[in-house]
Amino acid sequence: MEQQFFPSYGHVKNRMQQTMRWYGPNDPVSLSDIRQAGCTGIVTALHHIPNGEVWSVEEIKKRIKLIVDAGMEWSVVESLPVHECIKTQTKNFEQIIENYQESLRNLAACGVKIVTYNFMPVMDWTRTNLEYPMADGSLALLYEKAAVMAFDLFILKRKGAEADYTPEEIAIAKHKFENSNEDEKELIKRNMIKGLPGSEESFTMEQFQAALDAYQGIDTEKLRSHLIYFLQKVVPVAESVGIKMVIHPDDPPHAILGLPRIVSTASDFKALADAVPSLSNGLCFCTGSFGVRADNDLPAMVKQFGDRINFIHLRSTRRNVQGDFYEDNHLEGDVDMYAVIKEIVHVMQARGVNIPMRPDHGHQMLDDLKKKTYPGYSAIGRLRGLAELRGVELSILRSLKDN
Ligand code: DNO
Repeated sequence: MEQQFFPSYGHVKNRMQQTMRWYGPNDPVSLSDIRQAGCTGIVTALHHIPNGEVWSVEEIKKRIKLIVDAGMEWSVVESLPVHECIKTQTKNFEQIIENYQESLRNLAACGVKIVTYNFMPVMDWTRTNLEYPMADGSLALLYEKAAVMAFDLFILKRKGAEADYTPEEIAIAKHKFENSNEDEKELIKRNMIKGLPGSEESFTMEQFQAALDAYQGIDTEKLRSHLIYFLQKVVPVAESVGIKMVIHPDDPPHAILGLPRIVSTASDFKALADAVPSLSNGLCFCTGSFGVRADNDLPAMVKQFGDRINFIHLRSTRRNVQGDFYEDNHLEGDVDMYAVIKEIVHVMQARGVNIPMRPDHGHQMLDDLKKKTYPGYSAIGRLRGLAELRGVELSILRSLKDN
């Protein structure tokens, strides 16, 4: 019997394309696992190619073959990383931008048309505990502000760090540091400098300090101007070959370790869209990243940027007043997932597109508690999230049909 690749639902034609991130042939979660979770698309990157070098047609095709042989398509690149030299505009950054343009042309030639990137200085996403126990026995990812401050002030001992904190915050950090044993301190350090899965950078303490130093004199506005310069160079190329570039928001969505962050709010993204209006200058709408800030109205952001959202990460964080957050079950936490998906459904019907979505992260649970997988990227927790999210989407579609 013929199988449907994009089953539609009644008269409603467009649905989110279900995808999962796959870290490549060494990922303990296989393509077959992802297919069985109900996905038709894969989100991946050529992690073996050093950041800044060209992704050749040959390497791209090799990856496509693996995915197609497993019955899926390569829907989204996450990430085509932006080299630190581009963010700081140092050394041979013009050459690295040319390489980026070349990679975009090669991807388009192979039919891969959505490309994710981020512009967070030095570090990609940041968490302090990758095995935070939930009441049900599963493990979640946690960001504890006190741990980040303790690292900054007493482990890294960043010059001038005190100026970034209030006396109360310094006292909290001191308490955290003094009440952590050596193993705990080592763990915080490792989580901060070694890079979480998907980060293309990993540092020793010395390299980390040097990477931070490269941002001396680069404030928010300067970093924004570097991003806009990069967009002015790559978006026209993307547009000419039919690629949608999508920027991933800052995670967490605020400055850390004295580094500027420029993709944390609606007005941040609006500034980018205003500067480079092409619709190839798009957004990866990550509810987990934006959702950490109570002042980000997520459904309103979907409405505002609907024509530029070409990739969606769905997950929900739960924050507290201390500035900590952990990753909750996908339908719990602070994100109003129903309201977000409803807006996404409207955007997709209006544009006539199936936007790829991946259940972002998931708890380590059930059999995965015995396995070593990439933190946040074990199979069963993501499967749980995906199953719940597609249920919400189908109910919304059905209610549209009934109205
Ligand atoms: C974490 C991810 C990020 C994301 C990059 C995009 O789980 O969401 O690593 O892939 O920031 O460039």
